[in-house]
Amino acid sequence: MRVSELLKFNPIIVQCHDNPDADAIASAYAMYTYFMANAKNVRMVYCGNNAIQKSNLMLLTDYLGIKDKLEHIPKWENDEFEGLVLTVDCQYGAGNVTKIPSKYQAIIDHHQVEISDVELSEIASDMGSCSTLIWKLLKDEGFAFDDAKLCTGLYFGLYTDTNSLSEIYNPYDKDMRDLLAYEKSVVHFLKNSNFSLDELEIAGNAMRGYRYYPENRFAIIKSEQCDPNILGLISDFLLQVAEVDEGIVYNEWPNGYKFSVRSCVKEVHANELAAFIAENVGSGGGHREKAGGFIRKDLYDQKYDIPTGEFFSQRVEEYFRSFEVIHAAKYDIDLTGMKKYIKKKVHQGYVLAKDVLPVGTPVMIRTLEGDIDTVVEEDLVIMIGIKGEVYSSRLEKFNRSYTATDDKYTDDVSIRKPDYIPTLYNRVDGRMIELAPYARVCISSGATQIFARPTYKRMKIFTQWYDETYMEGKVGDYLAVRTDDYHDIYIIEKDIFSDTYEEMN
Ligand SMILES: [Mn+2]
Repeated sequence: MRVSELLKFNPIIVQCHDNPDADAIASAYAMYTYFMANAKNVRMVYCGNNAIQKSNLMLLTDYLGIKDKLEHIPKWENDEFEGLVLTVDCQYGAGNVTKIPSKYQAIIDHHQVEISDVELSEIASDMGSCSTLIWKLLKDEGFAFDDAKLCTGLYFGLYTDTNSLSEIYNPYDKDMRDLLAYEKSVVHFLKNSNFSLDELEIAGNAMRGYRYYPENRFAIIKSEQCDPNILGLISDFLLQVAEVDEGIVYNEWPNGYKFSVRSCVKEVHANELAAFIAENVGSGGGHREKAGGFIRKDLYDQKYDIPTGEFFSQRVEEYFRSFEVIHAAKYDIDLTGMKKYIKKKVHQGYVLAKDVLPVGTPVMIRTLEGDIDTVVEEDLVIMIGIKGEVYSSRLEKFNRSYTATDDKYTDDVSIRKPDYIPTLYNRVDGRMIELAPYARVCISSGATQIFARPTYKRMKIFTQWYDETYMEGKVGDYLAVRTDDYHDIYIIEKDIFSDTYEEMN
């Protein structure tokens, strides 16, 4: 959905979820501003019994100048609203938002899809905040983000929804974080009015009830229901305990369990552990050291019949049993059970880095898988794989494996339309450059030969190129080694393997 499609409606109500948080408020304010700029008759509303009380939210509405404009209507007593109700940071008809009967409905949200019968819907479940989604949607309409208060509000929405930005993983979240011109002093002030004295007590009580598992040096804490940021605060604290290498802090919500994960060892990435814990019952992710996630109660109840404390400790133990670590540089690969494959003539994208920026420029390449720091060199080639995944190569190696063409690279060159076209950040001036206009098509020449087999266990591969962090392989992904270099060991995801390789006879 494009937000310009909503301009045909008038009047409009933008509705936050009940007990709105900073993300909901900022989202509503942004859409309100957009509709006002398009001369709509628009109102901002939230329902439910509770008026906003949390100190930083009062400060936020005050700062945005919407103390009177954001209406608190505990329950809609009037007739059906004759215009459009747009719910932001929640889904019209879902349990966390009181229904305003209306002629038309629309949804902009970033939670798991709960409501699927509202046609005008934009739900991006993998974004850290609804503010990010709205930022992207408005940017797509050419909206100028020249209102500092609006920018600051959106930034703060993302900040509070991602545990102080530490649990960000979506590249759009990172783009908004890096590109918004927000007022630093305001954010600094807002974030230091985050907890109440009651919440201080909740954190203190929670910490006294820790459970420690010495074998793998991890600890688990359950907290009472509280602002999600407190989970982050407790887990940051927990990780600083000498005996603790990984920590999990969680609590219960009406529709599930929120949890925060921390790790301080290089063999365990917090984002991966979070995703593992939530596998099949929710979602999780974030950074290597800090991550978080959500377990859905409906899915949990279908699959598990044990107390949640036990679930978390069981999942962590399963996690530690589930993987094998390979240090490729020193590893003796066993070719038993591996078959020989050749790379198909697939079309991919490539960019010669020196065409974009001068040699010597420090850059950061933002991709779906994460940010890569590097420096533009004479022979640096940035490759865009068949799912939009990005990796770097050297001209000499590139020429051995690919035939370069001058055809322009577009989305539909890839076998799957990429979710995010990579961008390059110039570290010198902080400017963002989209790589798509520089990208050309290359065709793999079929010279790449590998031995590969499906993995039966999760893999963590510290490659011979980089051993600070590992490449992760899930069960069913392929463990691959180049036939011309037995230490060039890596992982190829299951769902792209058959599209890119064929067996040799
Ligand atoms: Mn949100």
